[in-house]
Amino acid sequence: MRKLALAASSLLAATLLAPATATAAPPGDKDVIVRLFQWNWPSVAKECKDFLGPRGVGGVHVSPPQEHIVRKDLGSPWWQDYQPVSYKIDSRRGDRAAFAAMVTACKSAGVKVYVDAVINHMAGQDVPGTGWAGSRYDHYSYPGVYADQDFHHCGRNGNDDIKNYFDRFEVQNCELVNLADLKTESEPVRNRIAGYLNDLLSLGVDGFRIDAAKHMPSADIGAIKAKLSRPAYVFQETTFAAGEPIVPDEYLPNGDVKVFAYGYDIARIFNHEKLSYLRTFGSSLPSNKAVVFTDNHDTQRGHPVLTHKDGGRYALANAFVLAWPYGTPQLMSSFEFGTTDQGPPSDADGRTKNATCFTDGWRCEHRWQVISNMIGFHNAVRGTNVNSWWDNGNDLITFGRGDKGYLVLNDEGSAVTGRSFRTPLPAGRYCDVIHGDFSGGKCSGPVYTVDGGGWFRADVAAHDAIALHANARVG
Ligand code: ARE
Ligand code: CA
Repeated sequence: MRKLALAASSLLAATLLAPATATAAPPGDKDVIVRLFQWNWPSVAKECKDFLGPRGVGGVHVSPPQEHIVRKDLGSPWWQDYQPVSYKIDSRRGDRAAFAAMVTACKSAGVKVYVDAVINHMAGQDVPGTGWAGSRYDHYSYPGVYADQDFHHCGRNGNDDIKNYFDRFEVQNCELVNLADLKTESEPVRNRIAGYLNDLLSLGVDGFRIDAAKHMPSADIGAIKAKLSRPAYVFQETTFAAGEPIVPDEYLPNGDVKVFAYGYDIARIFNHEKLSYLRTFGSSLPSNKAVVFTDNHDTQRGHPVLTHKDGGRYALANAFVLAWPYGTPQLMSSFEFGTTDQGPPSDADGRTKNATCFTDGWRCEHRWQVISNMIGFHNAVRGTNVNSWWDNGNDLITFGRGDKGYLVLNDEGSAVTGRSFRTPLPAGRYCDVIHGDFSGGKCSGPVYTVDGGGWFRADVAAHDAIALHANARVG
């Protein structure tokens, strides 16, 4: 056994050695979440039926469905959607009927629907306007929904904006980038928000990604959750930077939390350090409460993370994410952007166009061969421990999962040739799902024969991988 290699600078300094079974929190036995960022409802529905369901994805995380501001003058930036104007389910992605049809289609494909719930605030516009569905609004006035008394006016920094993230009061009671901050401690506000979430539940939605969770006291989210008409899966956007007083752990009583450091750490290890450091990868948050991801729509716009722009390295990093038993993996599916504000492909009226993978800027990382095939690996090894870890002290790592799966990741600049690998797998012929698709007992790529002792022999190209699992056995 090699001595434990630790990433000294790692925020996630290893509290877990080969963490125990990944009992992922989302309901059901398929836990992978795919984030179809900004996809319109007909496209989400189609993707659930054509791809996500058949490939074993557990849930789809969709963009906010409620009425939002319209900023055609700015080219309809993607972030319009995070400025609610009312709780009508009518957005650039489609109206209520289209949303409901999408939920029905996804559920009948076996895919749960998780809605991006923007409940910390309303819009951040200083001048009156008209929302997507025709609702008139002003900065602290949303007729029929909220009026001035429903908002915090924190009285700090001249304009009520958050300046100091090290001040708990300010983060939760002042305005995140001018967005009118709801009094989530007030009963009428809680009832309004719960009314919106219950409306979504009535349409068949299964859970919520709570936007800007850190900007609401955990107890406020808990009180709103207690008003839900039925149980829902909740995962919270708990951004965290070193030294901040508000920590993700506070939010565990409400549900799962997003672990942002995971994506930063994985990028640092793949870009600058050694893959052998991954041996202890995880965080101090319990695995069954952590939602993990290489990148999301915020971090891919300006944080040091791996994204679709990194090509093969991104695919390898996600292969690791899906093979390693820490957290609930959330896969990102992006559209290409030149500027950070650029919205998704839209028609002249600002409606989001249908997403057609690999055209029009829709990158569909979730459909990349390596990533989509590793969803099958992830599902095949569910509930097993890591074993057979071996690394070369640098960028070549291998490990098994129970007697169900085995991954070789070679991020060295040169190929590994003629090496024998010892797996925990029963003897048999296995499809390498990194290079081949497995269906109907056949593999479109290389097949490796594991002998009675668990060994197989292979060459692994530079910056490449091999993945074998129990549900991709040939013959
Ligand atoms: C836009 C304009 C602003 C304008 C505002 C109001 O960009 O200039 O003032 O509108 O008109 C998204 C965009 C924002 C956009 C907003 C509303 O990212 O640019 O503002 O929509 O349209 C913090 C929060 C975290 C938040 C990030 C962005 O803690 O919750 O900032 N993330 C969520 C979403 C975002 C969304 C919102 C919240 C708002 O995922 O997409 O904003 O609904 C450290 C801190 C973090 C901090 C981070 C900021 O890491 O620890 O707490 O995140 O810095 O980089
Ligand atoms: Ca707040």
